[in-house]
Amino acid sequence: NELSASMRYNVNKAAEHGRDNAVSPPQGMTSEPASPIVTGSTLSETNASAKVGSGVPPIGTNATIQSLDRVRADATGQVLTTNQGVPIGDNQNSLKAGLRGPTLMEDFILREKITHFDHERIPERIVHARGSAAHGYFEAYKPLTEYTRAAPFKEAGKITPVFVRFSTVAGERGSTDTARDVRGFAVKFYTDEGNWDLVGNNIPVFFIQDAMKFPDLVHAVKPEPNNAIPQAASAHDTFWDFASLMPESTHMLMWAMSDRALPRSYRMMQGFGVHSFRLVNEAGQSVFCKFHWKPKLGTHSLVWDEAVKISGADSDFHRRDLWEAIEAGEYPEWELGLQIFTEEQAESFSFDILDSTKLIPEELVPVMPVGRMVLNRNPDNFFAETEQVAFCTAHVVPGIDFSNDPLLAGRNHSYVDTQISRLGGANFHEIPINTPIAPVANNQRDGHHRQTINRGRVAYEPNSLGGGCPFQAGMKGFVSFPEPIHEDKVRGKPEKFADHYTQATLFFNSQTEAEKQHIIGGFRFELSKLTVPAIRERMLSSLMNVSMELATEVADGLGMELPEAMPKALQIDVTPEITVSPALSLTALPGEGGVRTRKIAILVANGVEGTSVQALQTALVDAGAVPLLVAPRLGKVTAADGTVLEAQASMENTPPVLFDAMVLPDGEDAVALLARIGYTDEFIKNQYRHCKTILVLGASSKLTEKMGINPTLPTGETDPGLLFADASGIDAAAQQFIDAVSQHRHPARDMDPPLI
Ligand code: HDE
Repeated sequence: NELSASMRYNVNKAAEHGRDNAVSPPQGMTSEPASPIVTGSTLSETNASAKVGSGVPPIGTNATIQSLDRVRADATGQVLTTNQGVPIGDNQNSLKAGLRGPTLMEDFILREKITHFDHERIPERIVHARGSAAHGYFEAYKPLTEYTRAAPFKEAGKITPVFVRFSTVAGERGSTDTARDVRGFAVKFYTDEGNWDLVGNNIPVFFIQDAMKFPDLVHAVKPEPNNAIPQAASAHDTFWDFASLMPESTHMLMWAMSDRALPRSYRMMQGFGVHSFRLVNEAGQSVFCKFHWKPKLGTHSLVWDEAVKISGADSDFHRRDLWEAIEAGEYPEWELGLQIFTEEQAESFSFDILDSTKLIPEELVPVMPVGRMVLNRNPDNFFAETEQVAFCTAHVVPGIDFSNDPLLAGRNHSYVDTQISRLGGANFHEIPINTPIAPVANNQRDGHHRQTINRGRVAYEPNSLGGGCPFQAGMKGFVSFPEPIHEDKVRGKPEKFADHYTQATLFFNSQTEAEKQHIIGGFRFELSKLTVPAIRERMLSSLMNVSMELATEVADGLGMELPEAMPKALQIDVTPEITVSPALSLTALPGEGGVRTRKIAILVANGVEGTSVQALQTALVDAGAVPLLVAPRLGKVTAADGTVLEAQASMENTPPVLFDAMVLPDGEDAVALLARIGYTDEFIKNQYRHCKTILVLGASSKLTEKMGINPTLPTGETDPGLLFADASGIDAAAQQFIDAVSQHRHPARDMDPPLI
């Protein structure tokens, strides 16, 4: 596109020389854009541009679009102004007494600009500081009125807008996405009866049982206070010191050391409400409920070595993945499922349903699918939406109520409290992303940054001057479930809370062999980073109560003898309902995704056999994958038959860990070129080590041979992720490749230490 003169360079710079121009920028030298703005230019980003948010979501599925419209701003065609709306003549120069003289205090334009800038940062979240979010909607499959009067579940097909924020826990706002960590999964439902926040994680249990311990847990896992090391990592003394002294954390530690803590994508992880909640129906009857989100793409993870390298290659890996998928119209989707159970069932379980370190195995209470959630729009502005969104477990609506989980009680206090300092006052609910779609009317008034202009004289109740308004909703409003309570006031815990190991053992025993090895590797790595051997030993003594297989292998990996097992808090033996729960393995949810949105590297170089490359590209795009031609340098690559291909990535700018699978091309000359480049070895080594699918075409078999890669594994099995084909049989090979990539990874090749 031809760019208009005003877009080629900063024409305002022309006004900076000489007294006359400084006083009054000459006509035609301001940057008022030519009209109409050049369309299709990537230099002009307006609200209509595909590069800002995702433009237009499907109509009727996203009510927040309208509700946020009143605050959306677009500078297209507008003159530059101060915050008071005064047009600014010169945005280049401060006001001076003479061109070389002192800058004047009088310059309110400069002072306003700098003052605003000085205050652009707000405190980051004390936990979950690093996050990414998107808009979307929840759609109910069927009415759930038998159990709850909550608005989103009133009828089949009912749509409720949502805003969802995913996060890591320990790292600071700018930390890496692929740290080993729990992931936050917070959903704000803008229901017709007010906002409901389901503030969950991607792991169904938690480290502690009582809110009293939360500040201790967070202080232990955050960077150590003397030197602020390490960032976004639990592999340090203070975390394991605390964890090993708190055996109630053992079950959660098993999850945190597993692949669950290294998701491949936010789009490929489960979400859990963690606590037991209550559902309450119109008649006031209540059942208990646990919330589950299951990703349509299945649950998939990275491996540790890969996660570490991705941190260097792209620390925005998950943020980018979510953004790009939504921009591409590949809207991520989850199914909401409920585990509904009664008070009587709860009494009968071998564990306490008020204990957040315990889950309810799906074999005991099945997960009932009740609806789906689709994320179909990226935010327009990270700060205004993702940073300022304020979730709170106490934001419930009629039909949803709390259990007596003591962790939940602490959270119900904490979230509102933290927003008051983070967002600067009690009116954070007026920030557009936090405002409900349901109307708000009450007698709360004033405070920092108040936006609402409440009319009239009345800000109290009862009143007669305001006709008694706003009036109480009575039984139509939120009514707490009248749970009977006849107890002494005490500090303590029920006995079943003291069983710290049964479910940790259940989790370990429910994993596949590869998953178990990764858990062992996780513990080994983290504990190896400790500088105080006694902490390592204490942790091992606790793991002996989970599984001797686990403890022995971790001890072995650390070069240690097994110590005495840690004495258990609960002396009586617990008989669990089940000893294996297949649903706890990541393999339980392979997903319907196939290869959709998977990134595939097709290595190319001059002299490549081009027909097979193009055939593969077409087949992969048709299957919904994202194939990229990766060459030693960006730009044109000439195939053996003279066809010119365009490399979309270079081996330098997009390292192998950023791809889900790889193709090595045919073509003698290209292979000879690739063989001379160190990056090629890196590609093959990393893809191989991370158990990804590799398709080796024709002459490229020399490259894998050179690396010592053998289709027969040391176990005698044939490697299912290593495919060899000739360019002539490319159609069949493409299909085989797609099938193998949809397996995500090939654990048969997973060796510890790695083969290559
Ligand atoms: Fe949070 N947690 N938490 N938490 N949490 C916060 O609230 C807290 C817990 C979770 O994307 C904070 O707005 C206490 C469990 C998510 O904005 C804070 C306790 C679960 C997010 C807070 C817990 C979570 C937070 C920090 C123990 C999973 C990010 C900033 C009693 C079910 C939400 C903020 C977002 C954020 C307190 C335990 C999930 C300080 C006191 C269990 C997903 O209020």
